[in-house]
Amino acid sequence: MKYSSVMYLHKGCEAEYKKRHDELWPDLAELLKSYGIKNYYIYLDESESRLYATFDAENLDSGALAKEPVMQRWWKYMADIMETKSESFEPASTALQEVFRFN
Ligand code: RM4
Repeated sequence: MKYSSVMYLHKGCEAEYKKRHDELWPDLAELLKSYGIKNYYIYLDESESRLYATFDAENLDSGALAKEPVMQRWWKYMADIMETKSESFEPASTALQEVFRFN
C-alpha cells in the first residue's frame, strides 16, 4: 500500500530540512526498514513550504512506530523546523487521497 501525506515546514528552513535528511540517522533508517517502509520520497513545494511524502509499506503499524524511542527522538529533533501536533512532537500532517495512478 502507498501512503501519502503533506507536512508543514517553517519558512526559511528548507535547506536545514534537506541537510538533516541527507544525514538521516542510521538507527532511524533501520527502524523504518524494520517496519517495512520503502520507496520513501519527500518532495518540497518551496512556494508554500509544504512537504509531500510518499512511501510504500504493507500492514504498517503506525501506532507502534510512533511510540518507538528513535522515532520520538527524531520528531523532537525536527520539531524546531516543522509544524507539530499540539500534544506531541509528531509532525502535523494531512493524508492525501490518491486520484490517479499510471503504472
Ligand atoms: C520527516 C518526518 C517524518 C519522518 C521523516 C523521516 O521529517 O519527521 O515523520 O518519517 O522525516
